[in-house]
Amino acid sequence: MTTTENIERLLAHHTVSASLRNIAGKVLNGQRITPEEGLTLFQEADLGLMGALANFIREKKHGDNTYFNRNFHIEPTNVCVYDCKFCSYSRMIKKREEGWEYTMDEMLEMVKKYDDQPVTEVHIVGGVLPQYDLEFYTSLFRKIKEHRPELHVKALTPVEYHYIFKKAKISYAEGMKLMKEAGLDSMPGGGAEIFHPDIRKQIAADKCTGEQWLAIHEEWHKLGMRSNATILYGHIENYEHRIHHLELLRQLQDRTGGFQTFIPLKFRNKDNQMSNVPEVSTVEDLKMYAFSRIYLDNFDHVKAYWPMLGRNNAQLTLAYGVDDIDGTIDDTTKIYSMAGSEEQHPAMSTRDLVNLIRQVGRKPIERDTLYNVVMDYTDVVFEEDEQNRGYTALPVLN
Ligand code: V47
Ligand code: SF4
Repeated sequence: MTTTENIERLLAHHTVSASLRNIAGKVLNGQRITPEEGLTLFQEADLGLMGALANFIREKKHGDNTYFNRNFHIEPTNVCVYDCKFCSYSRMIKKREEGWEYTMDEMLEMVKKYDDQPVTEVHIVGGVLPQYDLEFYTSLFRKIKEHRPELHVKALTPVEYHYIFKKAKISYAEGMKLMKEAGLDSMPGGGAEIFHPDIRKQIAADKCTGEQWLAIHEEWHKLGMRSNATILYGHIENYEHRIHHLELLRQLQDRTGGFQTFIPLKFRNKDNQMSNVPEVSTVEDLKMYAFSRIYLDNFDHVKAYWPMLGRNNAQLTLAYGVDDIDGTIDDTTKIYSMAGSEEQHPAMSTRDLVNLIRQVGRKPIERDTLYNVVMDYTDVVFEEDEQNRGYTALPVLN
């Protein structure tokens, strides 16, 4: 049965309302759905229908291609001046001496550790502290680029940039231009959380607002540069708040076209001030991924961040609209292990990532941060390389 036949079969079921059938028809015809239609879809569609529609779009855009990259993270500090209730970092300010605050030299050493490895990206994100200011980060980016010019620097979010530019008394436009000149290549999607002020003020009251987050991305896009976007879902927000968030992203994307990837981030409840809020189910996770794929018709990619979801659930999302599962990461992020993810030491070899994708019948494609294809692994077999702890990929000889 083709995907469209499957959707038609699901729509024929007597429990599917006329309005839901109409919305599904729009999705199949490539038409944009409104926020009101989005709410009906979220409330009425079961996981089977939502997933089939999202998969239809995913396959129309990318076929079976499933992207990953080879990257590592640097988290400059796990202490933060802000007090986001969902974050396992924010409590650290009270016991700052137990946390870490890396110096410039320590961070450069981390970059050098990867000198002989084929990574294409360093992802830098962490807490916000006064010593990490304009001078610090522009010097850090310059030094990384001097050392390894082709390494893509994907760093910091509007949360840091708003704080840094305010302290330096410069506008967002001036600040982002300085960052670009220093070597920043792209911006990750963090810090977005939930834009709706009713929820944002309860969970992330003191950092940049939703409007400021969007304004900084807009300035960055105006420089011809790319970025990602996230949502933190599955806590005290409802479907309307999620749709409001996605709607603002879709509108900005219509204006600039600068977003590459959307990454829904599942709220994890360990060791933070919202530990009393239960985590949502895997069914709810899959619905959120599928809904994002359907609603954000002007985003090329939807990514599942496996260190947060766990690798089995990340694998499942590939049938629910997701076409990207981030990177090898090499155990260099602590955000999610601290917040309760089942991935306590997130690291996957290229072989593991490729197999994860193959096991669900998709095509593994290594990409760089801007989605240029580095290697198509469809016909690649692996041989253990005894020289080092990794694996070498060898093309199959026909
Ligand atoms: O902004 C913090 C989230 C984000 C928790 O752009 C939490 O490629 C769940 O944005 N439960 C930072 N989430 C990470 C991020 C990211 C990750 C991977 C790839 C990309 C990309 C971006 O982590 C924060 C916040 O939303 N976060 N605490 C928690 N308890
Ligand atoms: Fe700080 Fe970011 Fe955590 Fe908020 S989410 S407390 S800004 S590290």
